[in-house]
Amino acid sequence: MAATRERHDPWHTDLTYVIGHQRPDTDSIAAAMGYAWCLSQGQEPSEEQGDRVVAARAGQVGPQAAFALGYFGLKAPRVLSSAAPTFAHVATQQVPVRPYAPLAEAMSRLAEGERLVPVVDGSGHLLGGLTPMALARAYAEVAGGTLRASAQTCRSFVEELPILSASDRVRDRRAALLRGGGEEFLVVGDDGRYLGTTSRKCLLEPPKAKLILVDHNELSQAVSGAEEAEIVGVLDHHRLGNAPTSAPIPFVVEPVGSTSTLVAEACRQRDLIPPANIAGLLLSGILSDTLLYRSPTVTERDRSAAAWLAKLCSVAVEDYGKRLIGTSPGLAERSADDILDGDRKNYEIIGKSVSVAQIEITGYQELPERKAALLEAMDTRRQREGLSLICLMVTDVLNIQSHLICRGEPTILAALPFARIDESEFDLGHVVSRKKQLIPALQSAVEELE
Ligand SMILES: [Mn+2]
Repeated sequence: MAATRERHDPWHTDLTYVIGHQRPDTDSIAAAMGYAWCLSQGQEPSEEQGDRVVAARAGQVGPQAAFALGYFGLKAPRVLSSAAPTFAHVATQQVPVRPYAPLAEAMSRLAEGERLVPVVDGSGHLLGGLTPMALARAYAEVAGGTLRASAQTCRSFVEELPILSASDRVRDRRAALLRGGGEEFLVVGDDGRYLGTTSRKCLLEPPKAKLILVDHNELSQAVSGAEEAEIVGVLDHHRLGNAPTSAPIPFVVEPVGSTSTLVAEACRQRDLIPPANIAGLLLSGILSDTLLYRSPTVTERDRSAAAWLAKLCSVAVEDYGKRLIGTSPGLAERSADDILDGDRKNYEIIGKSVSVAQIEITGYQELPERKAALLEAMDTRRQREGLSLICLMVTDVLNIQSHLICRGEPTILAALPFARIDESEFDLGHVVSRKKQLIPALQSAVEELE
């Protein structure tokens, strides 16, 4: 029940969220929490930026990040299920009137310039609203000589108006509402009770969630609704794929082994010493992304940051790192869909769509019995997404080696420069980095076909 409520907690306009990519890995969680800590040190609320900086995540925490959080006694950051403006974000808490309140009460409020007076009964149930149109109608009846306005209650003049649900996305209904010609609208909460009112103008200019993206810079990998948010910063170590922003922002993308390295460096530059638990989590991000320094993506900067953090959290790096990396669940414990979509990236190589998934395991013993199911799931995706090639890189993080399982156009498969095990599986040897080793090799193989 708590989890359900957490999912529907809308974003707040006075917070800035530091958030990693969808299906967050350890580095994404660590960098979000570490950077949020770093940015909120010495920050007085309502100064400059004005907003409190908090860590968030775009999805469930995986077993490895859960292990790291538990080891250092930290709670996972809050879930941000969407960064899109909802009707809750455009609702103004207009004071309602009771159905049996004298009509004169609503009339005087309308006369003072309010455009809509909501009518709500004692249990929060929304009956509708009173508008200047309703007021005119009441006046007409008085003028007709049959009624006295002061004797009337609000109930008799309630108008039915469009009722919007607080958790619905503004963008999904905006066009239809604007076409409908209404000026004012009523908003109810998820429990169906009155929440507030909103207007045409608010629908056109809803507030935007403020996001600092860590460990990714592409909107396609970001939390849902990020395209309607304001990106106020980026800290990352991946290829550029960012959308343009309307204003200049702090944008840091560096070729290091993990985003947690960049967070540690940001702390050091500001003379900030993270507490032991944050230091331990950042260390976990580095160890996870660099496979205990054995990935070719590791740099001197990662080692230096990790050494500093290890001292702060008093952790024996090699021992802790082996336990951290050993938390990857086996192939037998995960569905084929989960294995393929847990960490999959799409590339465009000379007009061909290529999709490469990667999974970390600690031994190949379960691969033979899962292979048929994996190939079937790959065929489904290849057809559905029109892919020329789909690959699953199965990386043994303890022994630092990978196998590649592929489905694709026969000419591409024939051109792959790897040791072939059978028609759909290759031995990649000590290749473990998708971005630094596999993708460049795939790229040249496909380009040579031209
Ligand atoms: Mn990373």
